[in-house]
Amino acid sequence: MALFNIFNRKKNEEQNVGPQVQTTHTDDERQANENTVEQAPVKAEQLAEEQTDAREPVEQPVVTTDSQDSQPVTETPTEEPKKKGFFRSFFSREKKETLDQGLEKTKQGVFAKIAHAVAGKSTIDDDVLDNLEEVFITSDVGVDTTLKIIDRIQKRVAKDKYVGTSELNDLLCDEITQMLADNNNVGMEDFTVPDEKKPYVIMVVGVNGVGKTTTIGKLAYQFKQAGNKVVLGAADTYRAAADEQLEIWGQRVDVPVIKHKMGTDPASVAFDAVASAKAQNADVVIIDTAGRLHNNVGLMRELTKIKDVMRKVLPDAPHEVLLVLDGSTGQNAFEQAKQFVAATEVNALAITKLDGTAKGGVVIGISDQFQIPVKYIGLGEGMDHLQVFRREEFVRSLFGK
Ligand SMILES: Nc1nc2c(ncn2[C@@H]2O[C@H](COP(=O)(O)OP(=O)(O)O)[C@@H](O)[C@H]2O)c(=O)[nH]1
Ligand SMILES: [Mg+2]
Repeated sequence: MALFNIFNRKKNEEQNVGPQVQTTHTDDERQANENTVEQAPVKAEQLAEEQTDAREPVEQPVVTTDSQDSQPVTETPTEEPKKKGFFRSFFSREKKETLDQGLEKTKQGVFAKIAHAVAGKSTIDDDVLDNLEEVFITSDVGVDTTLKIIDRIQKRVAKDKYVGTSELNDLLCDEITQMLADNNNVGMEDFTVPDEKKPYVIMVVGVNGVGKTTTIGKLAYQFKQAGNKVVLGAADTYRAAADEQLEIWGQRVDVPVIKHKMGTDPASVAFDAVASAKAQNADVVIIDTAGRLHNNVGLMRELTKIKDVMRKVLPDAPHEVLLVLDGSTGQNAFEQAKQFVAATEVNALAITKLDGTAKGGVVIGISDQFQIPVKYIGLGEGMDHLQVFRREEFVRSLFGK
């Protein structure tokens, strides 16, 4: 029972907020951004209702420029980079370092607690198991997943007869990896998109401040590095800073950003972004959305509208609805995942800010509890601080291997 008290206490402590967006940008930066497009707003209701749409994506010059000379900027004259996703799929030393560094705080926390849990014990007995239970609960792994882990350890100890506490880390590493593998999470290739779905449409959802825009910037960078042509859509039209922030990422990564004026219908931005990507023969289009909606009905209505409008351009869009969760909010990330999954068809998860927290255990819990795969993890604010989630490498890193 003590466990559930801990669980409930933690839940109550955590509030449904992440840090607010902080963008620093200069006028020069904004002016220099040739990739950003301002277009006249289009009523999404109109788009959704009209079967024959006057704004046929291929015929209209969807992408223009806001620079002085009005040169179209999205028809990049440079040679298309060769796709190299396959060759990048191995887990390089650099990536291992980024992962190890990103998980440092979580590792320190978990290790200190495990050391404490086995202090003065030479074998894994019931006391140690009780202590371990508390370690995982307080590391934000979640109650259900913690009980699963303890059960596995218990069985293993019973089977192997004598298991010393010195072997505990190896045992935990093994069992947690195995548990996540049992959950049927398919292994992810690095930043590849299916050839037959072109452009591959990713719609990014999640509450304010979890890291959606930052994750989109990093994704754009990685997809581009892997040889894909990328377009971004700034469909978070509620906050003044939001589209500028995406613009800055577009500029940094050198990919076009489709945007409208603030306050316009997000669905029309999504429509234009997908239409533009299609017209340009882009490989991936990533749509940023607003996270300010606070109830499921409003959220569902808006996301449904965005999807309906995109489907006028590409009937099977969006291919991926990526829910971004802030890992540093621990149990609250669980709650958000539950709510979003109930409200809309999420089919991929990204967990951010693992670098700034000791609550990285949440990735194990979420990966175990949801049928939807954790696809990406955020390990810092830099362009290359996003990784495809590889459960085995993740657990190994967590246990210092
Ligand atoms: N340390 C760290 N910060 C992150 C990460 N992802 C996002 N952030 C920061 O979190 C804040 C909110 O991110 P933002 O992308 O604006 O969130 P949004 O409101 O969901 O679009 C920004 O200050 C980001 O730099 C991450 O993986 N690690
Ligand atoms: Mg944002």
